[in-house]
Amino acid sequence: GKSSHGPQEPPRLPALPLIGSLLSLQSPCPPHVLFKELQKKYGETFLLMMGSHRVIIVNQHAHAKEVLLKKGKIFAGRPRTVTTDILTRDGKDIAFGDYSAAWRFHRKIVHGALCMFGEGSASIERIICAEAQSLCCTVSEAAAVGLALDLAPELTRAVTNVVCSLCFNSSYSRGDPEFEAMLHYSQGIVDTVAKDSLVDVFPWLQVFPNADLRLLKHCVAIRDQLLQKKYDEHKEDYSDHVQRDLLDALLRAKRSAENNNTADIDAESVGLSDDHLLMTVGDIFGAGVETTTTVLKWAVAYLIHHPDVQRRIQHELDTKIGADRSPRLSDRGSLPYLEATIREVLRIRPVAPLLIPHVALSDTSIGDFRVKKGTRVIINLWSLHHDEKEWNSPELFDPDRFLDSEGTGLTIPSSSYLPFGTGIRVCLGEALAKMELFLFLSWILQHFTLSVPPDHSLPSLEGKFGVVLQPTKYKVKATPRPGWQRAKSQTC
Ligand code: HEM
Ligand code: PLO
Repeated sequence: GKSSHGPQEPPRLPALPLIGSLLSLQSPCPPHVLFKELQKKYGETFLLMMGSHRVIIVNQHAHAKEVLLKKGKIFAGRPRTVTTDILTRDGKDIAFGDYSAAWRFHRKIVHGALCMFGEGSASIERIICAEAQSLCCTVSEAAAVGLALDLAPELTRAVTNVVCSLCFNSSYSRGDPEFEAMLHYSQGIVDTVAKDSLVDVFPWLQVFPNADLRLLKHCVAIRDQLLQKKYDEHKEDYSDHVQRDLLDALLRAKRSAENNNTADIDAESVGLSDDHLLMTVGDIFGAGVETTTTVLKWAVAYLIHHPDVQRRIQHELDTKIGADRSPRLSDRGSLPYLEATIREVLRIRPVAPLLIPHVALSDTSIGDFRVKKGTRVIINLWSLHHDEKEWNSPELFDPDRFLDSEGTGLTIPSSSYLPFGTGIRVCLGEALAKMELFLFLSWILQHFTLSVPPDHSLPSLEGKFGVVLQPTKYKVKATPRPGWQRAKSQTC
């Protein structure tokens, strides 16, 4: 009988060649939706083969937490794939790098550098508010002439400048060709990277002429040039006495390891090669730009669909802040409805609907299922955030679900909510992202009411699946709010 063989592996899909081809279709069914559907037939946790790899799909929060939290260290591995190896020089970064001493050390440096920016004159808050200010000025110029505008490039530039300050102590002005080039290569990377961990691309595919792979290599080459330029400039101006940004923090760690080769920090094993430093800063820059921008675009799209939600946020802003000053981080506690709206956006359209794949570093288990060493585990955050057993009408956009019964305090109504993941691989930028989302949205909504431009249709809420789930392009009409029209001329 079954029991004499010990615990069983999860239900296994027939090795369908079908899956491979289904996944490669952009529509009608992206992988996170397909996996959610498949659980009806195979149960919440099931196994499938992608080429020669065992892949377990987890669609439910108890198993997700066992993987990420309780057994976080066992499942802390990352798979190596053709595309992420191209992006990260064989996993010399944090996000796609396997569990190792180098990975741990780099997380620690980044964490320290991000914390350092919490204080001081160049604090994160001041940087974000300066960008929010400039964003509002640009939007009001366009609003004044009544244009239907694509907010995306301006949102992206604002978010990019925040992370540019943190990483490189630099920023971009409008129309900067380097910024335009960055936008272009980054989209090319988002469109092509990490697809192969899902769509089974056999290793031999890389020798075939493959349009995606060619685009990825081209875009990565341009990105690497940009990173290298920043790196060379920093090396030139480096001083042990001032730490301007993340790149300085990384350089300092490298120097101190080199000057200290008797100490326990050994530059090689801890990953302080030039490649490692470049790839780490590339991760933070890339994640810093693409994730937060994506959430802002989703937030604006949902606000246009739900003018009632927008009005309630504006009412909250008017009563708690008024028209005489701009929002600050310290207002976060007094704007619960805005916070609830941000939480709801992160639930209904998770940035990373499948997180990044995890790998079992030893034989282990999930619930009663046996898991062999080397098995890839995909947490389907989409299923967790749209689980009918956990959320009422999960497809309904309803910020109120994150408020208590009085409507004044914030709650998390279900444990089936992990927008940033959890455990030792939890997102490194969670605190930064939340500050940006709060400040950018509060500034925008204090100044403007957003709606559909005449003769345009509502933004699509469908989403384009990739390493991040992005909304498709749409235009907005930004109407300046009374009380801010006058203030504008003073600040812009
Ligand atoms: C990883 C979400 C913003 C840096 C992740 C993961 C998720 C996530 C789901 C994967 C966790 C896993 O694989 O288990 C988000 C969301 C963001 C956001 C929803 C915005 C709202 C940022 C920002 C940064 C950042 C602004 C940079 C400062 C990272 C890094 C990792 C990561 C470095 C890899 C961690 C590791 O593998 O050890 N994020 N993220 N993220 N995120 Fe974020
Ligand atoms: C985005 C495109 C950039 O050009 C390169 C890049 C680096 C880090 C990646 C990021 C991309 C996408 C979002 C990722 C991030 C690391 C962590 C983050 C995958 C590919 C998430 C949401 O997990």
